[in-house]
Amino acid sequence: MARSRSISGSGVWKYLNPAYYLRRPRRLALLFFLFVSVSMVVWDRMNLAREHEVEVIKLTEEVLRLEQMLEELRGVGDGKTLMTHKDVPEDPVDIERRQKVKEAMIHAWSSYEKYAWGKDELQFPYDCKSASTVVEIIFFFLSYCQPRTKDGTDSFGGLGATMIDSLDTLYIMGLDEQFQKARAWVATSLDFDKDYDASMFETTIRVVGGLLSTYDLSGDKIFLEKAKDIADRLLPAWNTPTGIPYNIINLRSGSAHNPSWAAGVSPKSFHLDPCLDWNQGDSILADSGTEQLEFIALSQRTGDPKYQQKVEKVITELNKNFPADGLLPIYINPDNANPSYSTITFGAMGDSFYEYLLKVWVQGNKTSEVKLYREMWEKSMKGLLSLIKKSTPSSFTYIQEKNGNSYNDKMDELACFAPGMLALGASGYGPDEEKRFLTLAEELAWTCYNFYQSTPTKLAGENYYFSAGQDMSVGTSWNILRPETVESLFYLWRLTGNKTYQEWGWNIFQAFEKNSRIESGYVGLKDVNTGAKDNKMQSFFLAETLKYLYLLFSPSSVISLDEWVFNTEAHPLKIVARNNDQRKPTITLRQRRFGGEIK
Ligand code: DMJ
Repeated sequence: MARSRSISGSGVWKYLNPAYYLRRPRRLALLFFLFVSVSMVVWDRMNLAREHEVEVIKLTEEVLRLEQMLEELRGVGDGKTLMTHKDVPEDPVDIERRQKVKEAMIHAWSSYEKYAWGKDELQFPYDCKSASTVVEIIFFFLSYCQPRTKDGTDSFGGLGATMIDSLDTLYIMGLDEQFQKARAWVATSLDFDKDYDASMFETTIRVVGGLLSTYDLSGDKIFLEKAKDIADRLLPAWNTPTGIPYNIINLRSGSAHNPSWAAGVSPKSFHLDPCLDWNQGDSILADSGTEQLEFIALSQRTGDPKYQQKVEKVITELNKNFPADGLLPIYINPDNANPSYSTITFGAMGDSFYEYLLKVWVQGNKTSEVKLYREMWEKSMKGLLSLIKKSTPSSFTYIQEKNGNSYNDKMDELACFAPGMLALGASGYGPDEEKRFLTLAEELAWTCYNFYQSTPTKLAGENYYFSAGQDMSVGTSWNILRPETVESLFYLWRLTGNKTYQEWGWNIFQAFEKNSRIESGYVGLKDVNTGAKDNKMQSFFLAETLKYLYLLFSPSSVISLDEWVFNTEAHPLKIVARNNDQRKPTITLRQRRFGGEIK
């Protein structure tokens, strides 16, 4: 007893006994004061450390930027400044803008490198400095809102999506040091043996596409080996009664299925009662028809036809009952290849099916072997014309959606890839049609640009509604750094030479800089009206948005559209002869010292 009293009631131990303080309120107050002061000092130090970190990042970026400028100036001195195809020296404004876009890529990449290395995407905690209400401040003291290490998220199963999506952008921009570090990660740490149900669409366009493109650019076999590894894991998805793939596949076991929410009504039942007979787990049109470029390219580069066969079978199967207007609903039954009753759209879940019909034709050198793709695409473009409408009062051209016989005056920003596609495909028509489709492409691009210009932040929302007399109004109001509009501006600039498209692209870039750039990367907006930020840097921002912007201010010889075809994630694939020795890519890029950009 005496012993226990001496422990809790005397010596240093008494200071740990709450009763001691309850009997001495002044000491309690002093202790509280000390606690608050120490907390403030710690918080202040942490902030200081964070600010230093940011400074260091900024300085590193500045050093890189200056190095790049030096590189370019040396180029000028050596008479090696980038020339346009007409051998006209480049517009200095283009050089400056390209440099700014490159600096944005450096900023995005170094943030990923620092905070989310190896993860799929960089995701940020919400900033505590914005805590303004009493409740938020209390939460802060309960450490709910304390600064945390910035972190990544494995949104695609831990395949290093941002790393792989960025490889070719780093290469094209001549960011050698960053590229080599990413290459080392691919060689030593990229592991596809994961018990993870992956989206075969996302995995194909980002991972297979990103690796193949980097192989085509660099000739480094490691990228081809990795592309083959992941593609082999995806292949069982095509083992369905019709060959139309299941859209989800386990990367380790190869077991595949469709998402249960992808459900249209079977056509037979729809005529009897539209509420009957839902096809639980249909395949999604875009998810099933957007692997052709990558898998054909893989067959060409490995000499193994199995990849090409799987993806081409999907198109021949869909062609069996392809409608005269070439428009397919977004859900297809993989057991019988019948379209289920569902939306027809050039936006989400439809978009890249139409894009790939055209691009496989381009990839196949526009020969008779790929004629079917062009024919199907032209049919779809007839269908697209039937969905074109003009808004009032300002006459913006837009693409409607359709459900059965009813039309919906809604257009996704995702559908803004269409102007670029139309411009790319226009030259395959005779002169009248060519002009018609190019004009349509330009009109649609104007609408898409206005998706951006019409909001207070000058960034586009996710989709728009058109009602009589009111032109366009934002529906879903987030912006997740999507690329489609700048993609189309890139094509239109390349194919028409009209500098207006560069100006529009520059304005969009500046809006991203103003609203989406934060000290440690870029984030989307939760609302384009208020500018409230979300917390994710999507991998396609580095793969697509920044790449297309960079190319918008580069000479046409940089990734020439005569030699390369972009997959839907903006990964350029080299166009090679379809029937020659397919074991080696025929890279014809001029040899260049790494550190400079591709010329
Ligand atoms: C990208 O993954 C691709 O561009 C895809 O075709 C559509 N969605 C995103 C970008 O918005």
